[in-house]
Amino acid sequence: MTLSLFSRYEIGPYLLNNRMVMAPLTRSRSRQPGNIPGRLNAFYYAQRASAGLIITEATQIAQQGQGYAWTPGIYSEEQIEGWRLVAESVHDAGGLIFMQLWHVGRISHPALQLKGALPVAPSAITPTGMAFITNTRGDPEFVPFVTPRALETDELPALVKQYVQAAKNALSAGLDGIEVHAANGYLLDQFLNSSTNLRTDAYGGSIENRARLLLEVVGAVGRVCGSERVGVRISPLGTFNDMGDENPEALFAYVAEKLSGLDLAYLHVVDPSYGGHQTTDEPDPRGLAIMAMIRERFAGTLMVCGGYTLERAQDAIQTHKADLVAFGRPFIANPDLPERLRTQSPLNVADPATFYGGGVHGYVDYPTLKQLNGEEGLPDFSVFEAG
Ligand code: 8OZ
Repeated sequence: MTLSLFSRYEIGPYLLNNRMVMAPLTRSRSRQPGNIPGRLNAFYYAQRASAGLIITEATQIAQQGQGYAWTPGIYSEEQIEGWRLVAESVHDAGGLIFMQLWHVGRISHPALQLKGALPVAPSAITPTGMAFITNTRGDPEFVPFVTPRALETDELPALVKQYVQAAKNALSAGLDGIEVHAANGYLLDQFLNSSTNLRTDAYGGSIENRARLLLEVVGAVGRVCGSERVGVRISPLGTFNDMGDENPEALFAYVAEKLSGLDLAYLHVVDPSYGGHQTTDEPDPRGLAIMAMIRERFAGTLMVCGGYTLERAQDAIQTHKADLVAFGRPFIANPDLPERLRTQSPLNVADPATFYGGGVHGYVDYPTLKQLNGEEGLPDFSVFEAG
């Protein structure tokens, strides 16, 4: 049988209907106060349940882990109940959904922290750029990052416990699995990269030491969830959130090899070949090489993400460069993306102005093909107006 984006794929106990994954996408639309997912979010995810697998937007494991206004958490009772509604809605629509667990580390601001505390990080190094917060009137605002506080060594076990508790909460809410977010310049990536980790304890210095926290988190979460329900996301060569490493090839060779022994659901790589967060025409040779190296070192399921088109996704699957392909922007704008790709139909184009914050518009009102053809009516969005 020829491999295809449209063929089924088994991960752990799950049979995915296709190899198209809905990438984790921050949309900043949780209910306030309390960063609680609700009916609107459940509707959005259920609309996209034809994905082989959905990965939720990054979800903070604790208040300390929040870095952007209105992102959801998975540490309060109300949040767990909210996620239960999301999971049920996706399952009712025939889908599977993993939760991406997130701690932003230094990519935060006192305005998002308990009692205005400083954000925490491996080392007290200020990121360049701006934090997305809400001001005292509750309006969104961009403000410069502050210098984070370096975590004490004896704080790290409690941090690992927060990941474990968040994972338990997610499974108890009915989510099908966990993705540990170790990409894009957030806390675990800050530990991995030499530019953000100047520690002199067992969690800094050598590659082994810098990878220690990630491996402890993944090991601990795997022990409570079953490793076959746990994926990990990394972003080698990533520069988003002011990141960089002195030897990313050596770092990610080690990380891929170590994770390979853990029987994970998958390794999810933000593919730097085409620019990661951006899309360019010419692949970067260094990006291609690091992806090939990771494929070689990691024995399990490899998921890739980053500006993939139908053609490039099919090529990646057919030439065994990857097993699953995650789509971000295309899934924002096309709730029926698998059907559109299968039938090579035109795609709706995502509007960046509605990516973060807001309500129905730019979130659940992108039409399906059937709605465009008049075969299906539009949903009644008024039910979401009350929140
Ligand atoms: C864009 C805006 C806010 C958050 C990531 C969670 O890069 C994010 C994110 C991206 O992984």
